[in-house]
Amino acid sequence: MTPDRSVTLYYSPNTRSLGALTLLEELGVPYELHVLDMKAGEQRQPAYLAINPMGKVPALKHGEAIVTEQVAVFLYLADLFPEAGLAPQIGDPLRGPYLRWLVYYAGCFEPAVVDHALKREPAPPAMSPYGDYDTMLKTLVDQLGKGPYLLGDRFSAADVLWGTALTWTMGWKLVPDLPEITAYVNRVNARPAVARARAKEAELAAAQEAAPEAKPN
Ligand SMILES: N[C@@H](CCC(=O)N[C@@H](CS)C(=O)NCC(=O)O)C(=O)O
Repeated sequence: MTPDRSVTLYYSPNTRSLGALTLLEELGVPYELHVLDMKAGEQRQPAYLAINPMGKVPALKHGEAIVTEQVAVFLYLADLFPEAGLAPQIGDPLRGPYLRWLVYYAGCFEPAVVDHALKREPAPPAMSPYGDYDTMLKTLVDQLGKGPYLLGDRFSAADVLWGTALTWTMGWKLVPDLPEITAYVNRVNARPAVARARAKEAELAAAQEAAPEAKPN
């Protein structure tokens, strides 16, 4: 492993990269931000496509390692800074549920929510990776109802991801404001790291708004 733990987060305001920014604040570690201007199309320009050919944020750079995909960024960061205690380690019985709920986000929640938003029929249950939206949501809500966090009493990086994601998906009415979800989101959003990340996001978004319009290539 690279002994130097300096990391750079490729980030753009008002996107999914807020989750990774919040995680860095929760970890309490120094980091650099590479801020992309999406209105100017920077995510589709060659310099960024060399980092992530998908043209998506977040992405992370640590030494020679480039990590793309939000869940991979979460796993990587929480393991890189184990002393923060946000990732149950191998051997801890909570490691399995921790991995499960992180991967559930990318593998089940995101595709189900996109289908739901577009009113697309999922594939037949046996072919669909998430079954159907209602089953996906019920599975999540049942877990949140056990609380206070996804792993019970233990707060982890998975809660940083889900707290951020459920905040914006509830805001867009892509998930219902059920009591289990609302209570969970309020609990996670009360954390000082969330306030710090949101303040930083507001500042960076305002700076982008104020900058002279850049023309997309
Ligand atoms: N599968 C990716 C999805 C990330 C994603 O959708 N990011 C959006 C922002 S919310 C993005 O970068 N969109 C820019 C674009 O497609 O032009 C991940 O999990 O990291």
